[in-house]
Amino acid sequence: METLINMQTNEKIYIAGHRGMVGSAIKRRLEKAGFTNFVTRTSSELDLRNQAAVEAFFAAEKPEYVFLAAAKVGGIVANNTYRAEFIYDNLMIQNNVIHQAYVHGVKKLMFLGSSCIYPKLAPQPLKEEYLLTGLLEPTNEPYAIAKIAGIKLCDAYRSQYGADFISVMPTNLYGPNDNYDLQNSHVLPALLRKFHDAKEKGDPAVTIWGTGTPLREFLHADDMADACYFLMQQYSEPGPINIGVGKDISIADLAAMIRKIVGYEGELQFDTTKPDGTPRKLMDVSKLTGLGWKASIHLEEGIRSVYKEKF
Ligand code: GFB
Repeated sequence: METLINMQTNEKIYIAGHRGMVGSAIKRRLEKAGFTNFVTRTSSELDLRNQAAVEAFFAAEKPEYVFLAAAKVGGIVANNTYRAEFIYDNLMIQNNVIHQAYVHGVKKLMFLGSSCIYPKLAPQPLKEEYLLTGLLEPTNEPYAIAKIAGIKLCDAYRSQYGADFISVMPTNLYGPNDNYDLQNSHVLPALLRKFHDAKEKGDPAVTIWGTGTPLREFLHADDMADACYFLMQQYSEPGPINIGVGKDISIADLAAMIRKIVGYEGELQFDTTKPDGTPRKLMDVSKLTGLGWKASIHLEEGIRSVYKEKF
């Protein structure tokens, strides 16, 4: 296939959110490809919610490419608890970065979203065209609305100004630099921590939130970053493009897999006072695979590697 954009390894790349799981994976992938000219700021050095600060940053640094991986993120309970922060912070961050990328003539910007942008009860697997065809999952509606606004912002700047801004929607992710906080994290790191701690302490049971029946798809952050690098060069269209593996697993089966990996021998208990969230979120990845990209890290293998690295 013909490459749309030939990014040169000395061109200046701004990765917003370079210390997070997503941004750090993208940085590793670009470094592996030989890129050297990165501009980064921690959140204490640059508050992306601050319009004047973001404007000054772009004016001073003038990056040529932008990966917008900075966001307020978390698992189902964090999304449902910090509802104001999830919508406000994310809208502010993306408005500021996307607008300044346009003002300062960034050659290409990639906006990262999430599979929760699709309607709660959309047909499965989730095709990109299901966006805005139904009501969202209530627990993460503020986050999803912000991410949908980001997609529409990129599309509007593309159609009015001809900006080459694309939106990619990864499925549920795991990998290095994930958040392992038991209240605010996503299910996969939370279960690794819960099983590990229970094994260490000799606890007789581990508590899994919800019924265990929801189905989720999990992609290793390194696979996601590889897809982002591929899409940055090969893709230039409005609307979201899904990044996933095209295969899902129930939370109960995921728990059983993690229990085995950790080597925990106690019981599983299900706390049904905690929310299940969307019953199923399986990405249709035919658009991405049609372009020639496929995930390569097998789930069990990927979990083993993050477990070994973290604990
Ligand atoms: O990973 P998770 O928080 O995100 O939860 P979502 C997935 C499923 O795992 C839910 C169950 O059914 C949870 O109830 N679960 C079981 C647990 N035990 C645990 C646990 O100890 N911790 C957590 N966190 N879950 C988020 C969205 O939804 O996914 C975001 O809220 C975003 O907006 C993100 O899209 C990728 O897949 O339900």
